[in-house]
Amino acid sequence: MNLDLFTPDDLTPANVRLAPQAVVLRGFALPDEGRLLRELAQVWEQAPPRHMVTPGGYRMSAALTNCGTLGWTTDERGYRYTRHDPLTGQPWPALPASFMALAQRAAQAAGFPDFQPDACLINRYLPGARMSLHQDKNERDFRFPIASVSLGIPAIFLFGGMKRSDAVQRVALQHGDVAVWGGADRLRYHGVAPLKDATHPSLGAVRVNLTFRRAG
Ligand code: MD3
Ligand code: FE
Repeated sequence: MNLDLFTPDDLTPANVRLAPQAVVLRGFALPDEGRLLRELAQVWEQAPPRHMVTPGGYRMSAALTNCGTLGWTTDERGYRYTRHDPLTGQPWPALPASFMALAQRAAQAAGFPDFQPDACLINRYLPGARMSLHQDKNERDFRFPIASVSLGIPAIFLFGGMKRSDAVQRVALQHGDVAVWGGADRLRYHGVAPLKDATHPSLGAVRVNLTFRRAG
């Protein structure tokens, strides 16, 4: 029996193209895991993840914080980017060098050179947490792409169309996967299905998503 038939040399999982200008780069962040997690811990010390409230009065199940010049927040008054953390009154922590370099390399690999993010939204999900279908449209200029890094336990990402009622593709996002989308796909509806119970060796029962944007 030729065992080679069943043991391909290349065990790298395939990248996925979700749409003409939206890709998932499998494992792209894995070489940076150590540095990313150390810098994430420092950001969380200065700006802890917290549950925000939507303008509709719902408490978000993902706890969030930010780093970078601008940070995304929501409260009863609406969604917006601010220079200061409303919890501490301090400027958001700076974008760590490892975050910036990874976001730029991923954007480049996905066909978006010259990406200069000024905001990184950090979502922390525990099992059961989710994010309902929405568009990212609080940024000034939709010509810039968005890059997102998944860490920790897996999630099912919901990738829809330009209308909330359009069909959605379901894609599993694993620790180290990086998604990049822009151009015609920048305003697609998307979300995250409720997380299943799981444990990740470095993060425990937690999923973290870093979303890099050019907001201002
Ligand atoms: C959008 N975060 O913070 S980003 C958000 O996993 C947000 O925490 C999610 O949506 C999270 O606003 C998902 C991943 C993503 C990937 C591909 C996309 C969002 C996308 C393609 C088009 C539009
Ligand atoms: Fe989003």
